[in-house]
Amino acid sequence: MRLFAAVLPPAAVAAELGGVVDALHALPGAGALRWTSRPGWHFTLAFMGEVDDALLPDLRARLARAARRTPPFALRLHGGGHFGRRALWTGAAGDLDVLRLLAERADAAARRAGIPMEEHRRYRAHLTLARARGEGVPLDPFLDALAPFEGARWRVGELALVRSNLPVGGVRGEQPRYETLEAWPLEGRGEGAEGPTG
Ligand code: 2AM
Repeated sequence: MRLFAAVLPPAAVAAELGGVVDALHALPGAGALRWTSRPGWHFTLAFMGEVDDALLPDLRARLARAARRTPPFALRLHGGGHFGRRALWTGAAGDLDVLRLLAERADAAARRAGIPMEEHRRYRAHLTLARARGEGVPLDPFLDALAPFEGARWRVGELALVRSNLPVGGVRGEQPRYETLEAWPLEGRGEGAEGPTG
């Protein structure tokens, strides 16, 4: 199954973002973008791709440990950005060092469970809002509208393992369906609390 580790915004945060995205939909060019499905909004921490079922027990155990070792932290949605003028996203502010640490630990958990992870560039916190269908959709109006956005602060308390079910038959415009398989509480327990095997 196709998997990734993520931080999921709570309902109130997603609702707040929904209001911002509603306004983006009214801008010229909005129809040329493929908007991500709102119930599926997430910050990807580590994308694993197709994972063999046999690796799942070890992966779950390692992600549980990554969560146990990482403390809960504050995050808020912040501004906007793009990747290659194709993906439009909102960013994050707050305890980004802890978010990055959690992303590195999720990536390491997957590697150690035997999943061949892509070499990743430096982690860039982003929640994808839309993707351009083709080249040349001007994203500037959307970036300008997102720039002043400061979402309400929330406390990230969980690391989620999410399954991505791709649309069957490549139906144009259809979105993947995301399903949270499990979520582990962040606890921030020191190495010492876990005994010699870590
Ligand atoms: P994103 O994080 O930029 O939105 C599920 O596919 C999630 O994993 C998406 O949010 C997606 O992009 C992210 N992701 C990261 N690397 C990916 C890859 N190589 N293929 C597909 N999705 C990837």
